[in-house]
Amino acid sequence: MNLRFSIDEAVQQLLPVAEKEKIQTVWDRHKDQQPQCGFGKMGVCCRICWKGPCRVDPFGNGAQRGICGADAHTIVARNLIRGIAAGAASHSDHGRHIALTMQEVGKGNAPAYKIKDEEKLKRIAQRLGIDCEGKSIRELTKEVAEVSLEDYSRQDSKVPCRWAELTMTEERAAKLKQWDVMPHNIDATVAEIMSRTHVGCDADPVNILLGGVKGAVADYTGMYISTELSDALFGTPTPTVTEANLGVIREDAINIAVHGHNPLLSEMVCDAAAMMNDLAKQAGAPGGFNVVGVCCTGNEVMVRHGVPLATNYLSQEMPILTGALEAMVVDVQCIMPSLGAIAQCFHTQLITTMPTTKIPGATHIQFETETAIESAKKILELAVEAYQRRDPKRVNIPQVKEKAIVGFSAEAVVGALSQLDAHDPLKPLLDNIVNGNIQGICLFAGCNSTNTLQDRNFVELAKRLAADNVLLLATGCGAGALAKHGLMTQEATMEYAGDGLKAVLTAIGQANGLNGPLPLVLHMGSCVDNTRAVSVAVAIAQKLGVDLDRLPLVASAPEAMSEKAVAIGTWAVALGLPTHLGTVPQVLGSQVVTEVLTEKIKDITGGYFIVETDPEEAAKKLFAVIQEKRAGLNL
Ligand code: BF8
Ligand code: SF4
Repeated sequence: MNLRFSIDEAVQQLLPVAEKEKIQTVWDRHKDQQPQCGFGKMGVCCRICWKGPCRVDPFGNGAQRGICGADAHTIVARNLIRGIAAGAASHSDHGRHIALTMQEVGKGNAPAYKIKDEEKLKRIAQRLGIDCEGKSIRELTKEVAEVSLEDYSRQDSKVPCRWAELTMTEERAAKLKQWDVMPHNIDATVAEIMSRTHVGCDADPVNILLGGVKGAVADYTGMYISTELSDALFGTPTPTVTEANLGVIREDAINIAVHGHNPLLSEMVCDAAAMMNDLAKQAGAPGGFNVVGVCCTGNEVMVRHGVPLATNYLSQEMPILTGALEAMVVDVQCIMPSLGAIAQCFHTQLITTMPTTKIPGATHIQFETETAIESAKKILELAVEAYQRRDPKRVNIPQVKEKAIVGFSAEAVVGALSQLDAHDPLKPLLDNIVNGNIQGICLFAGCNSTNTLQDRNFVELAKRLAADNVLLLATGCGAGALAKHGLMTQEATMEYAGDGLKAVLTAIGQANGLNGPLPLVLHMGSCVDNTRAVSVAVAIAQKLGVDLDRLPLVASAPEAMSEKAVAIGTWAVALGLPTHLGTVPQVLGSQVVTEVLTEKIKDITGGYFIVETDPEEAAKKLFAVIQEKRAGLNL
């Protein structure tokens, strides 16, 4: 009955509960906002100074310039790159938090944390040009953190961010430098976007957009730091079997959802839950503590530890509506402010943990690196307390969940391939791309949006591209969507993969003792983990001796919504990837900006945006691009 909002059956089961209890959900509020402002949707509303707001009539009937004289192109471009700056700030703040924690680990000041993957730490050190000879793990930890932090503090604008320059192909790095879009300092690049878009600065839309590309590469840099340092601290993901969707919430357990992005907190909650399980049993919950994930921190603990995923972004209110969630613990980003009010309708404790993310109605337990485990324990005690208030009559857990095989870091992918060719692991993958068993690769990333039917674009596109023998990778809420709908299983491979893809996934799966194929979609992790896909792509490009824009590789954010997604999409384009958006970006008010993003930027980076809201059409377009790239390689 609620198919017009979401194809997720668990959501469909809970929406009538919300209606009955008179609880507003994201979809009700979306309806209340209709009709939404057409100027805003087209990006031609400017609120940069207090002479405004100004708006430009995109159809030429009304004002064509704001009060200061900015035209639609300037206004649209400025609005867009301010979004990129916010995205870059979010991802790189996350990276900074991890790097600072790692520095404390190196100094011996963070007892709850340690380096779980020493080999990865050494690989990172080598990549960063750090001499490992004779150094202890403690010393290396500190040095890796400090060299990474230099990407936030370097003042010499001629020296590029190391985490950007050293993680892409040489040709790509040279190209970005040539166009002056290679950042030297993440923070300075974000600040530069804010300053160049102040009233009366940059008015040239192309120059503004190039500033945005630089911001997006800064975003990439911060994301890379987040992923790689998290792997060293918490372990590099390896394939693991788990489950996804609201059915992972258990009636017999004290359920705690970790929500947000930063694994520094969610890792501690998982550790504390394991340590304190008896406390939950003593409180009358035979199932003990049950930690489940929401959004990207959910993905982080899912790919590293197999923690089940309750849901993705758009349905984040639903775990509370089950009436069986004792605590929702949040850190930063993509946390709906509505959770405060909804939690108050139930016994659920909403717990905020970061000084920059407080929500009315929540209990705040400040999270500090030095006392991390104590905070996690306090959180669990609050959950136990809340459990005493759970009303069994209001428990309504949709029995909907799917198995999901997750945890495909770049290392795990190469590891799986090495079972086919230990000396040259990438060879079997390349051979199968060359012989056409695999036509190309698509990375699914990004959010959910109320502007689409939740999860539908991901699921439709994935099924269609798989049938066309496209290898599928996924991160973020895209991965959440595909996991919830059972596409991260061996059965999905048997059902939906084209013959060539099925044969390759089966050969790899068999060689790895899986007694069947790899799952249809490989879950690489959270949004920051899009960099894992880049590292696989860079390895392929280097082996073929070509740059990234020559590969039959595309990205798709079919339900994009957040500023972080704008930043990611833009760096994907900067790296040379044709990048699909299934929601309409707020740029259509400027023909110049629209043309640059969908066509002209191709001449600079080889990448460009493809906007297509219909998943069937999008699949056709992406497949056509893959064919064009194959032809370019004489395949
Ligand atoms: O960083 S995919 S809705 S949760 S922004 Fe947010 Fe979008 Fe989800 Fe993760 Ni990414
Ligand atoms: Fe209007 Fe210009 Fe101020 Fe924007 S910066 S609000 S266009 S006067």
